[in-house]
Amino acid sequence: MAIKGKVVVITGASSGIGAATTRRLAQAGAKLVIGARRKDRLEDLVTALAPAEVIYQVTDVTDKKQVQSLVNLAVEKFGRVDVLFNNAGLMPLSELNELKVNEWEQMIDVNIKGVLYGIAAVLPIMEKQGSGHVITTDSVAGHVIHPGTAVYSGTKWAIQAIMDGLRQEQAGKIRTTMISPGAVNTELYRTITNEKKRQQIKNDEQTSGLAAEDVANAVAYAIDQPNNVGINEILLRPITQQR
Ligand code: NJP
Repeated sequence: MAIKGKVVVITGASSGIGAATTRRLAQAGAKLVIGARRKDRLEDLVTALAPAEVIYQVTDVTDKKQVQSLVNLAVEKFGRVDVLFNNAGLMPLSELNELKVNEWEQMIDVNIKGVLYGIAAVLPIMEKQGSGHVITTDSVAGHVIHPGTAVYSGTKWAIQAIMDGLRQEQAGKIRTTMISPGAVNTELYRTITNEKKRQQIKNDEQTSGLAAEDVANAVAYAIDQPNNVGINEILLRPITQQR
């Protein structure tokens, strides 16, 4: 039931929700294998959490070999994988007629294909173990669409289908959880290339967003349940957010 001793792999752990979840689970005694592209951030996090059992590997989730290698590292060092937290994501919001096709492709590559690569890497391991837990960061934008979120919402909607398919196919063996936050004060606004939109989202996140730690608590809650309890989704918004 407890988090203590569980082997947890986290993608997108260099900042925001992934970094906060790494800290939260390390404090609770989990063994962590964390990945992202920014090596310096991962290194600083591991150093700050010492002597907790946290190791990192630079990982770009758009490369399936790198995702597999991150998961393999968990098995090599800790012998198993209890939880995969598929958290890496980006949100370059824009309206469709801005035709930012490269950004649409990036979102599909990271937010959908990156999650699928994570599932592909852990599924044989968890099937063999007869247990496991896959958690993916979805979004309120996987439930609600606004002008400018069409493609981002599309990627998060896709996660709903993939994760519920996984839940049904692996009933009795693998637990699944979607974490769907509203605005959270992180660095997610960075990838928005429309200047006006970037400032607006940055301002919304910084003035009224949840703290990344609030979302980390939701992840910890989902993990810290008896084996027969699946927390399939947690949707959490700042109380000021209407949609
Ligand atoms: O944002 P941020 P969040 N390969 O920018 C990583 C969802 N969400 O914590 O590679 C590997 O601080 C990036 O690492 P790096 C959102 O959709 C958020 O808010 O070093 N990693 C960093 O660690 C996303 O799924 C809000 O640049 C890659 C992390 O992803 C999740 O929360 C609301 C990567 C992003 O951290 C975490 O985002 C919501 C790649 N190719 C859903 N590309 C919100 N903040 O308001 C990026 O509903 N990363």
